[in-house]
Amino acid sequence: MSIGIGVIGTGVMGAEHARILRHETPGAHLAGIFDANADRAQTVASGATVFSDPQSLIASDQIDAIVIASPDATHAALTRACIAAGKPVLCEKPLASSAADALDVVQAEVALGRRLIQVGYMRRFDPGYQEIKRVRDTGELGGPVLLHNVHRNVRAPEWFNGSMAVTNSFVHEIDISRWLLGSEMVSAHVEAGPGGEPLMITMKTDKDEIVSTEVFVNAGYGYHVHVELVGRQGTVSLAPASLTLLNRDGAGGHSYPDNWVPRFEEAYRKQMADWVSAVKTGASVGASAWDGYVASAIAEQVAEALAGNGVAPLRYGPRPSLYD
Ligand code: ISE
Repeated sequence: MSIGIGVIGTGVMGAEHARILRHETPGAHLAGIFDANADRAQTVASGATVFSDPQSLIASDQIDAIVIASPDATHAALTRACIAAGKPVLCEKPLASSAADALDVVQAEVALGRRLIQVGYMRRFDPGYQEIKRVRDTGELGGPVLLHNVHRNVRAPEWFNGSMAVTNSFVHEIDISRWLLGSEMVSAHVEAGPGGEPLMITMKTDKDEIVSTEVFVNAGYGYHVHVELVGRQGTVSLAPASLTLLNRDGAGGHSYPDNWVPRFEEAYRKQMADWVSAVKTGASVGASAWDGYVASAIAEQVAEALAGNGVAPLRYGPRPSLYD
């Protein structure tokens, strides 16, 4: 049976999720679309029902499950509406634009007593990151001592404001670091370069590992994401995510994409396929609402530290047993 998916929001990510659903996801079909910009919704829908508001999409019996890809500030209220309707959700990161809102979503799910939310931390489905986790889990590198992350964008999107380099970009590094190391972050220290960027964030984990992250959202030359895990007996890092090497004019090298969509194409496809399978069986995959809350809670405290003395003793509540 093919399940009907509704997509809320048709910006860069909503349009990409709709495309993946239409062309690359067996067992599911794009059944409905909502976007505040009706023309944009119509273009992306190509035949699917265009709803005039997100509530009617969520309530419709054509829609079995929902992808939320609208602006960050709308995520929490929409995921809560889906929980109230008892429908599974793949919500783009971040889960909410504040830790308090993210915790409200967690509490709504805990009150329901079953997990309906997956947060779109798609790197967990990227073959490179999965290989690094596999190597780490074999123990062949010895105990991990350091994780170096690099997060560089060509330029910040025009809708970036205030501390979004932390709450919208750095959140990926929080999630992937927790997932790769299987550790919780206990403290953070943040510094900004001249004029406010790049950011350099150093976190300590509950196992005393160091996690260093550079976030440079106006790096200019290309979309470049990198990680190196350092163990006591070796290291493992991502190789350049490029299909070809070009030699020309006395130089050689690989190219970088403009943004995250081509870089994480395979991860987005795999994330959708695994989510659709999980919806069918009632299983849970990927980042949970709890993971989404922890990422947003840490990001919020790092953003406060950036505006203050640079130091954040990280705090978040105990994990409810629903997420064990
Ligand atoms: C964007 O929203 C993403 O999720 C990208 O993966 C990230 O690299 C970028 O910095 C964010 O703004």
